[in-house]
Amino acid sequence: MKRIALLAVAGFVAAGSAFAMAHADVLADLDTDGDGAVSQEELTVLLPDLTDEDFAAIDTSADGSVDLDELGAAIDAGLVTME
Ligand SMILES: [Ca+2]
Repeated sequence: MKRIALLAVAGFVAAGSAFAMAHADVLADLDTDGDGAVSQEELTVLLPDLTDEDFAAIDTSADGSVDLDELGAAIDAGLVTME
């Protein structure tokens, strides 16, 4: 499993440290339609190279969207990194 680096998350640079940024803030930046979860389409805006397999690895409930718990788990597991 390759790591997925969120290079373009708005606000990250201002936060100073990847670990200072709450998972909820990351989710809010990714969730462009504000429904509280991140769809594959929303994630692909920032990660054009995201594959179906990459998304499936994050979307552990396989419901087609990534919620806060799934995003946090992916970050904690190192699947998603912020550089
Ligand atoms: Ca959304």
